Amino acid sequence: MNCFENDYFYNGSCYTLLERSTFESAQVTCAAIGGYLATIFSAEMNNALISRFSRTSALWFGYKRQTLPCGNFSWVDGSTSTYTNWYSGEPNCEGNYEACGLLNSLGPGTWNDYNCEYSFEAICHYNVNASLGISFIIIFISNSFQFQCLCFVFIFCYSSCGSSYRCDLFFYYPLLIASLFRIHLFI
Ligand SMILES: [Ca+2]
Repeated sequence: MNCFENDYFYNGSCYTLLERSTFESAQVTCAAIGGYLATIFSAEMNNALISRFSRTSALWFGYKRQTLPCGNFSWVDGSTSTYTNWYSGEPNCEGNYEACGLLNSLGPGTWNDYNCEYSFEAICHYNVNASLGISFIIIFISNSFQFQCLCFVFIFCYSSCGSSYRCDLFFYYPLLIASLFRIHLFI
């Protein structure tokens, strides 16, 4: 498993911190790098994520009401984890508009339901193992010269564009890259 630089490897997966945004925008950003906002399975994991992503601000994670205004919560990646760590009196669905799970909001490590339209950093969970290995092997086998071109472009992009996420797309969409560089994988 190779997480991207500065990301956190925990229990077989990678976790990265997304910049401040609404819950919905965080979901879109996380999906673009091949993941979902994080599911938290245990107190140990809750503590690990807080320790790794310790911030003064609260953090979105992948827990959201199924229905508005005040339906039951579920994990956005479809997980069935039953662990919760709500702060006392939460979730309270204040004003009938609090539908998104916010970590580290009212106390260290505790959860609060909050207005999804507010902006906070978010914890995104992703896996890179399979997509990296398979795409590179296919491209390498299909044409070693074009593989070298792909590596060059990736390294150039990675070193010049500042934020790594735009470059990380090169890993997650190997077929898009293949078409851009006219690599015919199956010929
Ligand atoms: Ca609340």
